[in-house]
Amino acid sequence: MTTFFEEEPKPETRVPQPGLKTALSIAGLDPSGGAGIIADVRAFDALGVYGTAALTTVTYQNTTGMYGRLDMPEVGILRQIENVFEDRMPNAIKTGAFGSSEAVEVVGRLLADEYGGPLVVDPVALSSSGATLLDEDGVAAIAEHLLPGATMVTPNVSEVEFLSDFEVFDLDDVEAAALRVISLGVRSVLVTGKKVERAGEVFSADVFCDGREIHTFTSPWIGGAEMHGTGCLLSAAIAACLARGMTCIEAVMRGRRLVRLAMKAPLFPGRGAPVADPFSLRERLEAAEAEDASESAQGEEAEE
Ligand code: PXL
Repeated sequence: MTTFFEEEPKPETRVPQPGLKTALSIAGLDPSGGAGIIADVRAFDALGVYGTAALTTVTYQNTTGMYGRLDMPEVGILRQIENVFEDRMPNAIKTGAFGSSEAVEVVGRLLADEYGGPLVVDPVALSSSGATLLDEDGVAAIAEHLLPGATMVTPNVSEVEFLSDFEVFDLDDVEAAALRVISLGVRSVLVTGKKVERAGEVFSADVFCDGREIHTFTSPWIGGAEMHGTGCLLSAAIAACLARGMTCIEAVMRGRRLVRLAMKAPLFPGRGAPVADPFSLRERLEAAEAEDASESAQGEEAEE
């Protein structure tokens, strides 16, 4: 049930703090804390961007699995976003789980009418435990209502297969699928987590494509039980970097770095899947980047 308070809008009392960047996550709640809006706001925090969130669906889950879902009515999703917008426009938006194609459609229309900034779309269809967060009609609605004009879409391999209608076996197929997704009108695509084997070692490849350039980023595959919420962290981190004015490729590199750091020593907060470690991410990222900068400065000195 929705209740509206018959109040006049409050008078403006101050201008929003200059220099403070904000981002909005339009996504679902994972009450166990690993994924969804909780992970998104952690990524925003780690990148020095103030997080706001509009809830699309409440999942019933914990680290052992997902056991159901309660979708927000469309009007409730719209009112949340409108109230955030009325206060100040976010510097970037990230969308995650929606629950229904109707929700995708109304949000897509609202953003097309009222928002012109960076938009990162994570086309979440299944949870890592395999539960449906959006059916095929919903993913088709993402292609129709959210992707045209969006800054980046971050599908995993099964999501890119669906969006591109193209079956992916190897890295060349990932590139072909990514190019097809570009033709839907989104400015760039990051296909995440393609497992590749080279010289007996297993890697995870993320493929970025903006229609002109293709970059493949690989890192050692982190095995064991499927870690929960890493896709949410990555797409939210990318949105935060865009909020801070980075280019798409810079945002992808910094976002990947953050997620790798968070995955390095997973936590086990429940009886099931591990989750990425959210503690002190900002400090850890800054320390890792400072170390890189000093190594490259030493390298330059050695070359001279
Ligand atoms: O990681 C995808 C995802 C997104 N949003 C919510 C989720 C999950 C996975 O479980 O629960 C709310």
